[in-house]
Amino acid sequence: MKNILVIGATGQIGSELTMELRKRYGNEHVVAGYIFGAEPKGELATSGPSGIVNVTDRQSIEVAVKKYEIDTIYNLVALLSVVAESRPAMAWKIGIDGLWNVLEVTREYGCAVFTPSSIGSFGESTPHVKTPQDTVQRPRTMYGVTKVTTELLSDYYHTKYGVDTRAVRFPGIISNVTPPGGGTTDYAVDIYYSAVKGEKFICPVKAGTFMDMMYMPDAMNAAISLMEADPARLKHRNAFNIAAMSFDPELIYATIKKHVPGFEMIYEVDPLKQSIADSWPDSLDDTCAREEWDWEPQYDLESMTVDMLEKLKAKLNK
Ligand code: AKB
Repeated sequence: MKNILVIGATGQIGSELTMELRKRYGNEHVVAGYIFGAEPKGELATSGPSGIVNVTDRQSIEVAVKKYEIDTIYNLVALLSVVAESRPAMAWKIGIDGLWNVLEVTREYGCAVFTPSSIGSFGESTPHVKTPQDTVQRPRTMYGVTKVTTELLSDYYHTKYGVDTRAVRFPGIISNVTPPGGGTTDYAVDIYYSAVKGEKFICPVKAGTFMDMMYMPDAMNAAISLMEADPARLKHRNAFNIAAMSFDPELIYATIKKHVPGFEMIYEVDPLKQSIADSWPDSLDDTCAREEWDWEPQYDLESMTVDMLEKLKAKLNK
């Protein structure tokens, strides 16, 4: 049986992944690591163990690993792309100095570790359509710089020290539970809230801006299946391309409008978000993930939209 530590357990992915891991491995086997000021609440707080784990403080990671005899870490802390541009030093400190601490602890205690990369690890000079697994990675955002470094460090710790590092390049993640904060793809979550609240949606990126996106259940499955995969089959230790759907604002708007006929959208382009989005791939080629650990998403844009609208209506009493 695994003992798992989720670092960043109260964040966008962590809050749902921690609960999913508890369902699969047992509540007592999954520790929710959080920082001061971002304490777990509700079921996340009551259903299993939790403790302060700050990636910038190596000792706090070590204490949790020893106390709970952790063998697997999901390291989910990072500043998202837009916020990282305004706080580059903090993005580096959390994303890379923090990762260094996590990797050193995993090396010492023999843990497996999952640290996500992102479509943000690519840049203008990357082929944008069906972006290959192994290709040019020259991002010009601090978020991208930290994600490429994350991938290189994961590779390094695996080849040099044999640490069981695994990762995926997450696309924009869409969820009806914890909202994202400070990402370029956040609009694809916000648009559903506007539709359900009966508000006009103001879209911050232009029509024709295609990006890869994924529904949270698929994102969680990706992380867990990769961590469960037979290591002998894994050729890539930096991060795998994974893909589920690619759309631009017009396509997601039209899909929602089929279910919410009066829904309206206008554009007010945010130049920073637009320039980041323009530098990212339109769609990823996820063949390696499919071949090396049987990755297969369940949701497309239509089925995700039906589920999102239903869940948000219930959540917002609409
Ligand atoms: C962001 O928009 O910054 C993230 C990502 C795609 O990595 N959602």
